[in-house]
Amino acid sequence: MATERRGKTAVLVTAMVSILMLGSACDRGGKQAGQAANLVEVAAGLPVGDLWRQDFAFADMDGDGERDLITAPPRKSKEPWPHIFLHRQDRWEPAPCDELVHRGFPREYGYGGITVADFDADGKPDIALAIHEVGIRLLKNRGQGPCGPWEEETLPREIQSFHSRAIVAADMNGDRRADIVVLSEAPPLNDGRDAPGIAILWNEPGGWRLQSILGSEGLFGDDVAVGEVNGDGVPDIAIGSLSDSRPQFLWLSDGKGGWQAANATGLPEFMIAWSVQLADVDNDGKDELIMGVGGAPVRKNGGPRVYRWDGEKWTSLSQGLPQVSWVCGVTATDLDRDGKKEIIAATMYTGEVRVYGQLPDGTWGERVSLKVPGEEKQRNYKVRAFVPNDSQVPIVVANYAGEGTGRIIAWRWQ
Ligand SMILES: [Ca+2]
Ligand SMILES: [Ca+2]
Ligand SMILES: [Ca+2]
Ligand SMILES: [Ca+2]
Repeated sequence: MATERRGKTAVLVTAMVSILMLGSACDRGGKQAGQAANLVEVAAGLPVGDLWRQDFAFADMDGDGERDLITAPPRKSKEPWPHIFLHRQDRWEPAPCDELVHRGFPREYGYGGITVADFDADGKPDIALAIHEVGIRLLKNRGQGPCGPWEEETLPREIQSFHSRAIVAADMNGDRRADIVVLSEAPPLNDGRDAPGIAILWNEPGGWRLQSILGSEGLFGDDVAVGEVNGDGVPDIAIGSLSDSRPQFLWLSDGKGGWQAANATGLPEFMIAWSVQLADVDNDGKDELIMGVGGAPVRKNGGPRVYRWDGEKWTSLSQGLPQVSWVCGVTATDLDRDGKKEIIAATMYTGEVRVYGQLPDGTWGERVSLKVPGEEKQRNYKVRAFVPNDSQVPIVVANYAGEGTGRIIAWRWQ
C-alpha cells in the first residue's frame, strides 16, 4: 500500500515537473522541453583587469530607448572616472569617447557609489557619485550623448564632503523631481565624531537642500535602496548597516517630514548587510527587505535573507535560503517571467553565483549554481538586474575586485 502510494506520488510529481518544464519552455520560445534555464554569460565588451568596485547603475545613456551600464570609477585605476557600456543585443560597447580627455568627464575621481537620474528634467540623464573619502558630486551632461562633456554642478557644501559610497536617486516626495539618498561609509577615524548616517538631498526648484536624518547618526554601510514597504505612499529607505549593534535597516516617514527606524523585532541578533534591496517577493504590493547578510559563521544569521515588515515586527521569508556568511550582492527579479521573483546571490570570495526560486510551499529552492572562473580571490560587491525593452529577457550584472584585478560580468536568463 505504502509502496503503491509512493509510486503514484512519483508518477504525479514526474508529470507535474514535465508540465512545468513544458510551460516554461513555451514561455522561453523555442527552448527544448526539459532543458533547464540558466544564467548564460553575455559579458562581451565588459572590462577585465581594473578593480571594479563599488557600484554601477543602469540608464539609457545614448537615447536609443535601451538601458546601458554605467559604472562608478574603478579603484586605483588609470581611468578613474565613470565608465559607460552601451547595451547591444549580445554584447556591450564602451561609449566611443576615446578622443576626449577623461572620456568627457571633468576630472579624476576615487572609487565609490553611483546613481543616474535626470535630475534637471532636460531629457538627458545626469550622474551622481559618492566618492570614497571625498564626498558627493553631481555631473550634468552639457553636450549630447554618453561622451558629454560632463560638468560638475555645485551642491551644498556639507554634502560635498559627506563621506559615502552608497547613493541612490529616487523621488522621495512625489514632486517628480529625483532626489538623492546617501549613507555614510565607515565612521571617521580617530576624531571621535560619529558618521552622519543617512541624508536626503532634496532636489527643489530653488536648489538642493540637505536633510540629515535625525537618529541615524553613527550608521554606516555600503548600500542603500528606496522602495515602498509600509504602503503609506511615502518612499521608504533601506540601508545595509555594517554595524552589528545597529540593525536599523529600514527607515520610514513619520508623516511630519522626519524619519524613524523600524524596530528590530523578529530579526536575528548581530546582523550586518553588505547589500540591500527592496522588492515585492510575495506580490502583495509592498516591498520586502532583501539583504546580503555577512558576519561570523558562528552567528548563523548570514546568507541571502528576506524579511517582511508588517508595521510591528519582521517575519523571515528566508526558508530554504542557505545560512552562510559568504554572500555579498543580492537582488530579486523575475528571471523566468512566471510572475514570481527569483533571488540572485553572489559570493564574497568564492566566485559562486546562485539563483533561488520560490517553491509552491513558499520556501526557496536553488535553481542555478555557477562559478565565475578565476574569481576565487575577488570579492563581489553588487548584483543587479534589469529587463531590456526589446527582449524582455532579464540581464544580471555583477562587479568584482581583488587586490590586483577585477571585472564586470553579465548574464542573460535563457
Ligand atoms: Ca541605450
Ligand atoms: Ca522630489
Ligand atoms: Ca512608505
Ligand atoms: Ca510584499
